Amino acid sequence: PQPTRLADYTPFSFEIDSVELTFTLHPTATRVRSKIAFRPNPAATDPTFFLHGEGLNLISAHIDGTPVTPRVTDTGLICAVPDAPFTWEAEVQINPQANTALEGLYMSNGMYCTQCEAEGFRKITYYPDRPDVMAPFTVHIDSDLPVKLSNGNADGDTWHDPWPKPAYLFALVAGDLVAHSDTFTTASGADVALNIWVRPGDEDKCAYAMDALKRSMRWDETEYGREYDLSVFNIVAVDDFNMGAMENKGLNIFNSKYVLASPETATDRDYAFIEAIVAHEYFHNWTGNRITCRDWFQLCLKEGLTVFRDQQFSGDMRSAPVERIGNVLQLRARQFREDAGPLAHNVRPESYIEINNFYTATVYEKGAEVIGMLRTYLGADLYRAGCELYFNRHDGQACTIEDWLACFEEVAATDLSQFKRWYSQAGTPKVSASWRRDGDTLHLSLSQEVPPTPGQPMKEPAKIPVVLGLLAGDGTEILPSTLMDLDSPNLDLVFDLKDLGGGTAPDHVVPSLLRGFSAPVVLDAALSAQDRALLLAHDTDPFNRWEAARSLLREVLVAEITGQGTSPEQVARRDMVLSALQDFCTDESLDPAFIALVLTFPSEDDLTQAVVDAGLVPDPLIIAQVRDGRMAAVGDGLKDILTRYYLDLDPGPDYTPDADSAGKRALRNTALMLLSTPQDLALARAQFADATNMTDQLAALSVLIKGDDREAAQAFEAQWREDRLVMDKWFMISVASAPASEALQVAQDLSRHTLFDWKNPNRFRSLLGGLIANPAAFHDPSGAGYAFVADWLIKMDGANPQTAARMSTAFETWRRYDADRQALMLEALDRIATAPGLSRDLGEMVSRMRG
Ligand code: HT7
Ligand code: ZN
Repeated sequence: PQPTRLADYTPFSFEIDSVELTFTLHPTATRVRSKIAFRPNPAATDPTFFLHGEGLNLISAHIDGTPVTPRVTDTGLICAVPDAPFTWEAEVQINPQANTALEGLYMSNGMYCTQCEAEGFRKITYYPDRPDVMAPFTVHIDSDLPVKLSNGNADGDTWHDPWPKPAYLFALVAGDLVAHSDTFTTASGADVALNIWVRPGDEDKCAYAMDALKRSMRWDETEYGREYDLSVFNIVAVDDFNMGAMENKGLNIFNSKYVLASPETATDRDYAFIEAIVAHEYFHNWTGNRITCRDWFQLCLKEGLTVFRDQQFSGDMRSAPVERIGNVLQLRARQFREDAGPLAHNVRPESYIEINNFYTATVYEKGAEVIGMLRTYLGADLYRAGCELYFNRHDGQACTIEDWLACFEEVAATDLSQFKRWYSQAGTPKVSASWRRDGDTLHLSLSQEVPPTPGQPMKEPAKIPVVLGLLAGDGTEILPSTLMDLDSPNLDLVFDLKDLGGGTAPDHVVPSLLRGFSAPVVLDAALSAQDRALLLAHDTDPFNRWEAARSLLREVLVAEITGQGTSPEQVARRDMVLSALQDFCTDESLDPAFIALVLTFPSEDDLTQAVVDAGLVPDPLIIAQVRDGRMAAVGDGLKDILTRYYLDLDPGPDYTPDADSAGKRALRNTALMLLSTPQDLALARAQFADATNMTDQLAALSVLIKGDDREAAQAFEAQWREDRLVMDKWFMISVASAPASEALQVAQDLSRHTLFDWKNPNRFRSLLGGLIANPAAFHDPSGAGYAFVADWLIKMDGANPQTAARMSTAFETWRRYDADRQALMLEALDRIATAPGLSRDLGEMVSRMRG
């Protein structure tokens, strides 16, 4: 297949004044009639009338009431049309029941449902399915089903959406659904009916999502001045869904796992995701819907910005530092990994074969970091003024990154051309920092390097905001957070320590660099273990306190993994880290959620990358063993304080999902994990038996499965087998937490379990994701883990290419490993590449990974 290129953009030949759709729903033979008012686009250069369409059975087509016979191909149709306004009418037939790809109109548990982003509308009817063609839609739904929904406001079974929108925001739902309803009054006094539609029986699990929705609506008014603009806002929960949720205008459709929650069935993490995703989709109403993307290369314009907005919201609703650390953990785990491998791409890609493959951590999360850096450079007030200008100037338009940046250049009277490189250069920049003392002067040198990535051997210097502070050896802060602009390969900074020290230069000074993780870079700073311990104890920046603990733990683990753990120097280092953690934990004024993060060990994947960065070849089994062993040793070393936390933080049976209570449970369960070993599971057994909420029950179960307690896994299955969302957790944890020697067998057994409904993306992701999340099992030297995943990707590709392609990134790190594992991973990729009928989605991923 030929790639689509950003450089080839041309506007569509026609504009649309109105769209009228009539659906006559039938499981295998749905009829869709369309009536579209077209008008020549004066900005177009090519007059061809091409409408996208895939898998459609064209019944009839008319122009201005006269039958026409268009030329139909696999991708759409071309028709001769007047060089003047005209009305296009067509009728097509489609088969929602046969649609297992879950794009276009499909069925899930007897309910009709759509997913049109990015290019799914062309599977519903013939249309210019591109985001820069915007139109008001009217939709009639003919069906006996009790609930029929579409975008906009309703008049009986007809829906009218007055706001012009691209086809990717179209949605239709019909089914036997019940609503959890509420109302919201906007800042200017308009009443909005709010409904969350679910399957009967699930209506008592919607309260938290509804609360999150109302808080999001208010937050967007106060923080961005954005009000809701229809008289109804509907959310629908669906079990079969390719991603998390979709922001269709006035009718958000959600994966049910991001809507439904009760204390017994959802974890604190689930609650936090529900809050963030409800907010994210709601915020798209302005950043994505009212102002959309000109083409799919501009995806980060709506996604990066909306992720940034949902992260701000979660930071305001919960603890901002804890949220920031969580976001950075996620960024490093997913985006840095992507940026370091064969799938590295720009925040604004320049070509694609299948756009669904570019809904990535780079577009979303690095895209959000870019917005955060813009705000750091400009400050909160100019950032808000720039957003205001963007909303006012571009309402109702399909825009580009250039349109967005121009608003900030204008309000701040600044030139953002170098900053714009963040959109066009892939790879994670490396920032190195070194310093030296010269009497009372501190010379601090920063330098940057952007690594080569596929197709981009040479890079220009990035514009990197480095927020830094200085601490004296006694822990006092002598320089508060200060923004430095690293916009060239090197930056030399000079500090007068006497001045900063109030007349006396401190004996020792420790820089606190990249505070709050002010840029998405890898920082290489020559900090000693003592300096890091000082930052852990005294830094005023919570992110860097956490970062100090993390790097101390990582160094200790990498030394042990690479066989240097027994040297006297390393033994002393371990003792020192343990006592630094001990001192830190003893500070009872700290937020328990923050302590839990400090005590959480780097993941196996994180350690694998650290070993690679040290120039060595990782052995996943050794990494897992060392990590488990060191966790047990830290648990033993901190036994008293951890036991005290465990006992003191028991919140009792009354569960509330707020951040404070969740933080207490997080610390308590971190203590449980550190205190437990396969030889000592008593605490976990007691917690498992007594748990009254899913957070505590699942935390205990994970420890027990790791300790090979199969009875616990069976008891959990017996208790929850009727609850599909809880069973997804069971499938995942049964494999992810299993001892490495057992996990593959468990995965194979579970793939034959009667509840393994593999066509359901959540279930598929649970089982396969569970194995991939257990690196020692996935990377088994026999290659059996790779073969298992490859077999299932090939099978899933035949039903649902999008889901198969997303899971295939399990293989993106093949270059990290030894020659034998590399050969086995490549063999698996080659087997996928040559599978008969391979989709464009999976085909593109495999060929990019193969390199
Ligand atoms: N804008 C949406 C992205 C999306 C999607 C969602 C569900 C299923 C398939 C999808 N393809 C693309 C989700 C979001 O970022 O808000
Ligand atoms: Zn989004």
